[in-house]
Amino acid sequence: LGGSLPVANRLADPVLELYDETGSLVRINNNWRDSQRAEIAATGHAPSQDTESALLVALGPGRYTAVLLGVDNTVGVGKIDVIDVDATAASRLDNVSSRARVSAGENVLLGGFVINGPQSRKVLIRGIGPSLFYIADAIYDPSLQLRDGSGAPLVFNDNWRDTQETEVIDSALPPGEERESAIVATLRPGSYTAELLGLCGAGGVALVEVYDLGPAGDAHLIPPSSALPRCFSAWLSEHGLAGAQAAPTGDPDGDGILNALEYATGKNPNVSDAPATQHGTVVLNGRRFLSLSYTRPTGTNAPDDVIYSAQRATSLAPANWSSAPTQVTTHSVTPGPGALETVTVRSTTDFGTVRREFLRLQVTLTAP
Ligand SMILES: [Ca+2]
Ligand SMILES: [Ca+2]
Ligand SMILES: [Ca+2]
Repeated sequence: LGGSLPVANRLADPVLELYDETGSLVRINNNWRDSQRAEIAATGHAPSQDTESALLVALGPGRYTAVLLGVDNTVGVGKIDVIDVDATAASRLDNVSSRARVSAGENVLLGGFVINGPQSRKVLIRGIGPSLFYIADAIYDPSLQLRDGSGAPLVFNDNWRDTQETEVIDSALPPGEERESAIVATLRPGSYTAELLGLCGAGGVALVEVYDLGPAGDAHLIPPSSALPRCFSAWLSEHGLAGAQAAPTGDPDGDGILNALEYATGKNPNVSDAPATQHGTVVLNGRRFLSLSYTRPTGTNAPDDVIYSAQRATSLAPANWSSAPTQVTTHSVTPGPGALETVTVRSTTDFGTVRREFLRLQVTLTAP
């Protein structure tokens, strides 16, 4: 589907291709009336626009891939529905997996599915990104929002271990990476949508998957949600920063600490602060090492879109920064709202045995 979708950036003229698991093309369709017009109309599921595509095909057990693309490589928001139209056949749609490029707004990845009655079914929904290591621009941190047929939110999951670690492991299909998402829910008959979003509005290639784990009587079990993500964009608004002042490299208070570092270390972008890192030495087992300390917000204020990387160099010209030789030695937490923890990293080389040694903290924002 394309032209009939209720979004501005819709795919004007979709084409649908169906491949089997060997990668052979089973069938292709541009406009659904081109062939099988009467048969498709008889299912009651014909697309509402002539430029949209449909295939009616009987498939044996196996894995199949449907590819949706635009005529002449046009792009836009599209939708693939897979509908089992023969309720009498013993076949069943077991698992649906959709891959697409995700960005903010309309360009989220939606996995829609329908549970046909009379029984509830237990389902596993997965949001995959970082384990697609063979894709250069896979999404860094996926999250899932499950909605019911009216669009009302049922549960949000950021990382699969957040609330249902045991259930997801018991499904035998835990995601390969900690940042990936999974929801195990038991749902009554009806239509549902799993929405895959990049955390804090980040984009990339992602996969949303729905697995049928079996019938479940008339149960309806929705798991608890993950905590909502803490994002740089919200932090900017809280501090009244907009325009050029809101750039990650902006420094509206002129204290030399750029906004991204103010955010990552829990400082105030509108008040001149002491330096974000403190250097010193730590003594362990009678040996002394160069050390660096910084603070970072904890709990619900812990940033979800920051990568902290402590690095060491033995030369600045040319610079040879490397993240390998340092390690965390202490964490101390100041409790309460706005809680900060102090992180100390140290060199692994005895202090004074190299002519020059430098430590620094690098913070990287993972979302725009
Ligand atoms: Ca995540
Ligand atoms: Ca600043
Ligand atoms: Ca400041």
